[in-house]
Amino acid sequence: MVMAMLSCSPVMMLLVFSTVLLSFCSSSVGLDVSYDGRALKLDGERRLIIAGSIHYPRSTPEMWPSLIKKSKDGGLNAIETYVFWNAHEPLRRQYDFSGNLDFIRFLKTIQAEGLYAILRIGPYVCAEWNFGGFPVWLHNMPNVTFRTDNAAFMNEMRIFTTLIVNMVKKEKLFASQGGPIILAQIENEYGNIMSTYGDAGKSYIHWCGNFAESLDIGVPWVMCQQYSDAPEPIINTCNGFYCDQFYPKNQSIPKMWTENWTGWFKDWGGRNPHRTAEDVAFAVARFYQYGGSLQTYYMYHGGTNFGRYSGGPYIATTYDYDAPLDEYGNMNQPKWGHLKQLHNLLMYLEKVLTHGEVNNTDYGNMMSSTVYALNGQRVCFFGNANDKNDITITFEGKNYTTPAWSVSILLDCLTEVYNTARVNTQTSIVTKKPSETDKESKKLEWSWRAEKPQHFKDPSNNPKGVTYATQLLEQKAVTDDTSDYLWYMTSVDIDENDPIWGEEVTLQVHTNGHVVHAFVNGKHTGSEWAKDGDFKFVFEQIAKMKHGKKNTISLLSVTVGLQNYGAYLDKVDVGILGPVKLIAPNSQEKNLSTNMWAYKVGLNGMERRLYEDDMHKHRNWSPNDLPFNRPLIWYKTTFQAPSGEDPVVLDLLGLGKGIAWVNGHNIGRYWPSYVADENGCSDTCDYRGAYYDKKCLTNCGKPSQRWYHVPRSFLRVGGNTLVLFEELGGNPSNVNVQTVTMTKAFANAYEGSTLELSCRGGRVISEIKFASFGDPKGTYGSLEKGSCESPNSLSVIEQACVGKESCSIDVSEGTFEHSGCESIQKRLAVEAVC
Ligand SMILES: *[C@@H]1O[C@H](CO)[C@@H](O)[C@H](O)[C@H]1NC(C)=O
Ligand SMILES: *[C@@H]1O[C@H](CO)[C@@H](O)[C@H](O)[C@H]1NC(C)=O
Ligand SMILES: *[C@@H]1O[C@H](CO)[C@@H](O)[C@H](O)[C@H]1NC(C)=O
Ligand SMILES: *[C@@H]1O[C@H](CO)[C@@H](O)[C@H](O)[C@H]1NC(C)=O
Ligand SMILES: *[C@@H]1O[C@H](CO)[C@@H](O)[C@H](O)[C@H]1NC(C)=O
Ligand SMILES: CC(=O)N[C@H]1CO[C@H](CO)[C@@H](O)[C@@H]1O
Repeated sequence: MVMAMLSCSPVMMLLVFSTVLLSFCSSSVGLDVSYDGRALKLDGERRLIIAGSIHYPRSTPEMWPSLIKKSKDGGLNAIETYVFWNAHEPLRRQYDFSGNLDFIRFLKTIQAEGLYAILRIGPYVCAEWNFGGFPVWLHNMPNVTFRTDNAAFMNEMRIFTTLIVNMVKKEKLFASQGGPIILAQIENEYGNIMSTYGDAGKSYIHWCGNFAESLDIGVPWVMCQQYSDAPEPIINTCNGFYCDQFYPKNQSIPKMWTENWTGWFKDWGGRNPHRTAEDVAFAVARFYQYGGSLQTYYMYHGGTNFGRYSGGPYIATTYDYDAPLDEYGNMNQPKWGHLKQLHNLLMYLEKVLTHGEVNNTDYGNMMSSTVYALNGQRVCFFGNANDKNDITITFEGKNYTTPAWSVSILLDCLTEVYNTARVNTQTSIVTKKPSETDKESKKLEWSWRAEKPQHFKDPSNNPKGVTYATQLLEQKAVTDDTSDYLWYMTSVDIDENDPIWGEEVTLQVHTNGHVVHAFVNGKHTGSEWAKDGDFKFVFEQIAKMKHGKKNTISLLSVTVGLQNYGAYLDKVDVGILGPVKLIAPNSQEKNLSTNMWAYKVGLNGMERRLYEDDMHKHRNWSPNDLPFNRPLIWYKTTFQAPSGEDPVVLDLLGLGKGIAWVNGHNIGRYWPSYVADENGCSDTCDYRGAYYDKKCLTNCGKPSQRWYHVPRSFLRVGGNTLVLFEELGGNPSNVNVQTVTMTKAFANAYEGSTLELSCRGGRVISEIKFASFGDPKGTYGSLEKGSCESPNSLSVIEQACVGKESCSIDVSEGTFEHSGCESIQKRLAVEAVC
């Protein structure tokens, strides 16, 4: 990390946001970024790059310095982010780069920490982000088709991309200007879908290449998941859970992995994904074993889909991703620490890995060795991709056993210093508990008001904000995605001569999603959403009709994140596209699809800004007769911010579905009533064997998301306003404010390692519940002494750790009394209380 700015004085380094000083001290020297078949070259030196994705809008500017610092401490030397077009240009030519959209500030924070940056402009981003990052106004322009040879699309993509590049250039943030950005990306995973677009796709991706090059940024452009057809001189890179078998399009390009999925995202109704530290480390070690030189964790910090950012449909508000830093920005242990040890080792080996001679040997049975040798220095990788069997090989006269699905790294090809399956990092146990402040006070006191269902009004009255059509319209086309909510309203006369004459008829609504709430004559008749996979569904409920009178039918159609993936994602329709029918008991039907329909975008309460942070505006909020389980209710309360540093979450158990605001900040959609599948979870998780998104799930049968992150910077001392818009119907009585607190640490470290134990949030280790150096048995929570142990195991750990925020133990015979264990590899198991 010999960046120009590191030569600045420490005093200057502290001035993180002092633009003038930073650009002054970093602009003096540009960094030359080139590459060859082995690696990226910075000022002519081959470098290993270990990067992590952090998406700036998924946290807050207040969190950025700590996230980036923890990334650096975790052994990363680069941060990668996308740029989110629809967040920056919500309306055509109206830009927003404020708050957590200030990507320039984010890049400068990276620079201030002395890390490199990789800027993936896209502008298509996928990322489980609303509409893949595309603005809906762009889709609503005449004749626009995304991501193909379409003049209107390419014109807007050119304008936005150029704007971003110019903003970055102005601040001198490209490495060529002395800034941190060493790579940029145009398009994103286009290779996965290109064939669908035929020749137009090919000419589009070539246009992308030429256009990107024309921007003259002085650092290479990459395209991920673009195969041998990546246009010159764009570098193709790999995304996936494993990329060791990926090879770039030609031999003068380094092997680079732009997305190594550290876990997986969660849908509403989804279970908790979990990818083990052992398996992520295995994938990374294998990638570098097979000549990789740049890899990026997707995500290193996932964060939160605040507001309406989540894609979909049906992507949850949490975007934790089981990443090395959790949703709140804390270390997800042991993943963070186990990978840190690997990163430190790889960086130590940077020279030999990027310059050494390589000798691969295949032993069969998925076992291989790779020797890198340079000027007498050697390092060995023993890779065992067999998912069941440990394998012993004889290498230069000695026997070495590599556990199943692991990679061992041996210095001088003699001493094993790392094995991906042997975790010597603590597992942190984190719980959510009611905040201290909250326990003292009584339950939250709520007031409420109703969001009245809209109903059809005659066009001749010119009602405000209502538009009309004698057909069912696609939702995005009407809302421009300014809101999740769109009312579809019509009225129907039914008399004795009507074929569907009858007391009770069935209202049938065919919709493309994502949620519908139906009201007949002002009365809620039901709500529905897609349950399995396909998000089109049919809503059907019996409705009471009045005879000889007008009946109003009002359908509130709700989007839950627009399509973010796939060919022609822009052509995926949402909303009620019909038919909408009334069906009599005798099966006679009345088709309402071509009725006169009235359309109203959004909610009245939204228009009146009921969510705003105004503690004194209590007009029309009632504290009495708090409604339970009634749809379309606004709830409001005030709460005290928990003291301390621990992350703050709202426990929204009891509520249905809606949106939550804290002090006017939209903290995202909530849907705790959506319970995850009962099946498919297991208590145990075998890291061995290829990971896929249904492996090692937890949280079956529980709310898919019960807790919602409230960043500390949204809170203030004293009263905080919480406003909920509850659309399904729920009960807020048990809503409470909690903190995410680390309560315990477990560890199981092998002889020869150094074990670091620590609590967080300023707390100290208060007690050692268990410690045994020998061959301890059992797993976390039920550890016990094995057949042998050092008698002073407990007292040694107590002395080293109790009363301290962290402690470090050399796991060896030297630290403990004689264990009496014969010819086994000893382990130290510890359970510590925070
Ligand atoms: C849209 O495309 C149609 C058919 O190609 C063409 O007739 C029309 O002029 C186009 N409209 C615009 C605004 O470009
Ligand atoms: C390999 O790809 C690079 C980058 O696109 C290009 O500059 C170079 O000419 C290519 N080499 C060959 C032999 O095709
Ligand atoms: C490569 O490694 C194998 C296995 O250790 C060894 O037998 C062989 O001689 C090596 N080849 C070279 C060229 O060093
Ligand atoms: C290595 O293992 C083989 C096969 O089990 C055995 O025959 C040999 O004696 C071992 N060599 C050493 C040095 O332990
Ligand atoms: C209902 O009317 C719409 C519009 O005319 C038509 O497309 C649809 O096929 C009709 N559906 C049925 C079931 O008759
Ligand atoms: C490049 C790559 O490895 N892609 C894989 C990523 O993971 C998904 C889901 O498991 C696979 O379908 C892809 O083939």
